[in-house]
Amino acid sequence: MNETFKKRLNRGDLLIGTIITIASPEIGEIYSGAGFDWLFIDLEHSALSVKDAQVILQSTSLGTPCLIRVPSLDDIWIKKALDIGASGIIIPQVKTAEDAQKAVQLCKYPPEGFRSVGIGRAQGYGENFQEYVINANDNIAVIIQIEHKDAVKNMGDIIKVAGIDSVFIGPYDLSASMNKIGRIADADIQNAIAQVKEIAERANIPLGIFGATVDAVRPYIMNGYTLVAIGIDTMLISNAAKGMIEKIKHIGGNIG
Ligand code: 3PY
Ligand code: MG
Repeated sequence: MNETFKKRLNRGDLLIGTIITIASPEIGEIYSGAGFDWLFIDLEHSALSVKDAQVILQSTSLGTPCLIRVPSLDDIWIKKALDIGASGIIIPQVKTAEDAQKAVQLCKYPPEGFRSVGIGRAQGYGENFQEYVINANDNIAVIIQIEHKDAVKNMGDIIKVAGIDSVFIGPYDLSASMNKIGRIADADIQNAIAQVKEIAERANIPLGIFGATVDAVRPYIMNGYTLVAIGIDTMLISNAAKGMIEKIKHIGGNIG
């Protein structure tokens, strides 16, 4: 059996992913073939339904691990995302140790947690039920997002919660919580990010972050972040389309 995503994450491998927000099996298939280490299916900031997420999972024909970001710390979203076969869950807006504890418990079957037991795609529709439920707690990655100034303040307690596989910083929400929306390069935001990094590193928890472009994530990668999401499918298409138009104008095309 291939190594699980969680194993690679825990070991500190550099894992490059990208955000999917478009309900298209073609995108899942293309991205899977493009060589990403993981795909970030975003149910928080998109129109994707759970069914759409399942179709994307089914389309990653090369078996690229998919993590699902649920819209909130909520048992209904988490159990659905796990039962359709996510390799891990990204939970936004974790602000306290209690939130972090709940996040871990909702992702794990008893006795470590209180994930409810279903028979769906993750369990091979029953075909590999026993194998799945025995291994799920060890195989599912639990990733909490630190993206609020209160979370930064509580980081020392949050990081003590057992079962967190990665701390994924959300620079945009963090900047919003500090009244500096979108100003990621601002010294206060970078200081907050550095505080989170230091605490996570001391606890040996791998760090993740999102950046809109390769240039945005480069400094983080150089600085030891290993779970990295670059860009969003919609932005990629938009930039490629605008780039194409720009290029054709340059060679004297008659467009626009
Ligand atoms: C943020 O920047 O707020 C994010 O959640 C990125 O994924
Ligand atoms: Mg966010």
